[in-house]
Amino acid sequence: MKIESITLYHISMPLIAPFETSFGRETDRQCVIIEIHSEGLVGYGECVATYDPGYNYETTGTSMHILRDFVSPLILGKDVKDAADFQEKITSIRGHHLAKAGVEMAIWDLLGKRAGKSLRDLFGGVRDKVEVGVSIGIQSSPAKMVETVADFVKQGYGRAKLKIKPGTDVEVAAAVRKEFPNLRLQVDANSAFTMDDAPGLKPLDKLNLLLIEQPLFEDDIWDHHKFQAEFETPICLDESIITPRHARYAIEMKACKIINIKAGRLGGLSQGVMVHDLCQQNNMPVWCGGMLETGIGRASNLALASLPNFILPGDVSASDRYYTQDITNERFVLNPDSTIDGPNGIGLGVTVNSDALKSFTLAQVKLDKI
Ligand code: OSB
Ligand code: MG
Repeated sequence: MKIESITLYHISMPLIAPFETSFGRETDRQCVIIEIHSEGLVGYGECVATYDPGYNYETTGTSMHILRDFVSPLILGKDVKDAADFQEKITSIRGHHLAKAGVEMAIWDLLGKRAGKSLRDLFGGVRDKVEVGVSIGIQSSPAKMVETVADFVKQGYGRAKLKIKPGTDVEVAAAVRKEFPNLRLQVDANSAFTMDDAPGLKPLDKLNLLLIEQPLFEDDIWDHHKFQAEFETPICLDESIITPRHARYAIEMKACKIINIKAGRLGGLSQGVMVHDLCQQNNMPVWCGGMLETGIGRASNLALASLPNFILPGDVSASDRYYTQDITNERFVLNPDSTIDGPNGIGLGVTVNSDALKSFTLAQVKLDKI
């Protein structure tokens, strides 16, 4: 597949409601959309880096730089056979997984379109709808959190994830649990705690949570092992798992019992599939994380989550949880059984609304000189 041109769109989309985590508050979501032209076909990908380096070190700014100056020159004008060939061509670039994954997604979209197959079929997915939940940002008080959860439960979400940080942790989870004794509930700290906080967090073990996500530093798999040893609730790693190797380290160190798979963090959908397979071989359940994606990234998450070992509900909520206007013509809706149907058209199965894309674009770069 000859890569003829690559266009990068640095976009900013207003969120319906601000999203607050332990590392910051977003009111508009920035990301980079990648459009690749090849042999009469157009493929789209989404780089999920955000404006600031809060989730990890990448930003929309660093992604534009890495994509324009390093990734594109390695593939422009070249024949890219598949995702493995793409990864092989970019091995000289260290890190920057979110940037790389955006391009890999566009390549998968092209591969699907060329083969007349959906991504789900290319991955070997086994389900055409995916069980989902909702990830809820930090609220101003436990009462406000209870109110927000109630609203999502009313909409049909059967699983909620609460963002926590020091000072906004046990009390808020306990308040939600009291109001919703049977709700599937989990918490996510985005690396905000240290081992010293473990005793204070111990009451979480009494709340029948599905999991506690990424309590400690992103580069500290070993301390997560110590943390897991003190908790009955399964620890789930997000930020710490940046390659299939890290998944193996976590499994071997017994640092967690569950892994959150985000193709972006891992450097590509192909790497997400690898972590899925490794976890499956080791009887470790996985679920699909989210990064407030547009319809493009959301479609790829649904395709990935159709694989058999995605056992727990994903952070892939309906489009109306995030955006009034999306950049895809298709919108994803929540079914009454807390699932979302996969887009099973060819490629990603979504089409881009170019007027919407244009209206959200802050900067655009077209690369076609070989
Ligand atoms: O840690 O899972 C996370 C959003 C941005 C950065 C990190 C995370 C999240 C979410 C949102 O939890 C999940 C979603 O897309 O709804
Ligand atoms: Mg997380």
